[in-house]
This record gives sequence, C-alpha cells and structure tokens, in this order.
Amino acid sequence: MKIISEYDIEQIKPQTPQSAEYLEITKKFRQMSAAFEGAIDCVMGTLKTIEQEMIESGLRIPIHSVTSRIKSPDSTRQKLARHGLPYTIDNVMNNLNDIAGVRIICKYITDIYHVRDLLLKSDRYTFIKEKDYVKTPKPSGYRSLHLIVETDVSVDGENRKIRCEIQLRTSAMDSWASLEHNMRYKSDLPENEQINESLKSCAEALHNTDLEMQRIAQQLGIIS
Ligand code: 0O2
Repeated sequence: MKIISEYDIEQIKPQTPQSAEYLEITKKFRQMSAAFEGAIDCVMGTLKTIEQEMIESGLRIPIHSVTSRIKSPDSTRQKLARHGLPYTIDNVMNNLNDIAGVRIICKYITDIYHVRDLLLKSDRYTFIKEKDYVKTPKPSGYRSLHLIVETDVSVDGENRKIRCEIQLRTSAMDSWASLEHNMRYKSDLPENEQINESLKSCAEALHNTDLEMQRIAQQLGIIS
C-alpha cells in the first residue's frame, strides 16, 4: 500500500491577503492541526493493521494507495460559506466533518465495500455516518463511498472528539473526481449544461471500465 501525505496540493497554494479577523481564526485553526493530524494518524494506523493482517494471512491487498490531508483554512472558509455559516473556530470544529481527510484508492469496486467492512470493525474510532455515492452517484457523476468517523484525540492534555472523513474509491473514480474538482466543482463560472453532460458521460465511461476490469479479474480468479 502506497501512502502519500497530501492529497490536494492545490489546497496549500498561497492565498490572497485577508482581514485581521480571518488571520486570527486561521491562526487558531492551525493551532488545532495537531488534533486533526491525530485523527488522521488513528485511521492510518488502522489501515496499516488491516494491511499487516492481510500480508500475514497471505491475502490479496485490495488497496492501491492511501493519501491524507488537513483541509486548508481558505478551503474551510469557502465550505462554511457554501453551508451559509461564518468562518469561526466554533463552526470549523463543530460543523464540518472533513477537516481531517483520508482517501483510500481501491483496486476494484467490490474492494471498496470489503475495505469499508474492515474499517468499521475497528474500535479505535466511533462510526458516525456513511454516504454511498458509488451505489447512488451524485447528479454530477461523482462516485465514492464516504465514511465519517469520530476519534478521541488528546491535545495539550485535553481529550477532544475529532471527526475524519474517509473517502473510498477506485482509480477510475479518483481520476474523474480529481480532474472535475479542478475544472468545475469549485469554479465560479456559471453552470453549463453541455459541460455537465459531457463530464457525466466521462464518469459513466469510467464506471463501465471499472465494471469491465472487475469482470476480467473475476474471470481470472483474482477476485470472487
Ligand atoms: P474538497 O476540496 O474536495 O475537500 P457532510 O458534512 O459529510 O454531511 P459534505 O461534506 O458537505 O457533507 O458533502 P459531501 O457531498 O459528502 O462531499 C464531501 C466531499 O466529497 C467534498 O468535499 C469533495 O471532496 C467530494 N465531492 C462531493 N461531491 C463532489 C463532486 O461533485 N465532484 C467532486 N470532484 N468531488 C465531490 P469539499 O469540501 O466540498 O471539497
């Protein structure tokens, strides 16, 4: 399993000058980064244990790679604004589930559910909710399985409950989501029906490829 530390380099690009209030909240946000890192470490630790147990049992590894990131202050501010909430440290801590994020790229669609089941067996965190955009893709064409888990993290001797979003997807789903994210997802440009339909048909083509690759792997006896 290949582990990369940041999954969204675009998020750490320098930001335009901001107000004193913005800078103050951002400073507090950065002070909380150890807590978000703690949540990510908890999920990463669980994944390493899962992988180790599979290796020891001689099982096929269903995970291609894992990345993680802490959402940047600017991306957080924009997300709060999309939810109609002001950028305050309370809103950052209480209203968003994905400041800490782990993305798991699985080899086949069925692997997504297999890894999900293994992750949910862990008692290192509390399961909060699941959103299955693989079974029911978003109208945009977006596919991924999202799990929200809550971890207990100690920060300066104080115990805090920190949520982490785990995104599970195949390489094909990831390739579509990464490109679409850059092109459109957060773009300020007006909606364009023709582009929306083209992106959706790319998502369908990639999904059909995923299904076909899975069928071939089943035929070869690589997966059941
Ligand atoms: P970024 O910059 O990728 O982090 P929740 O709080 O869990 O109930 P949430 O987070 O408001 O709900 O929404 P949702 O739909 O679960 O989406 C969470 C994340 O999924 C997004 O985070 C994206 O990473 C990804 N996502 C959702 N829809 C799309 C889509 O249509 N296209 C792409 N490319 N990604 C999508 P952020 O913070 O919005 O963005």
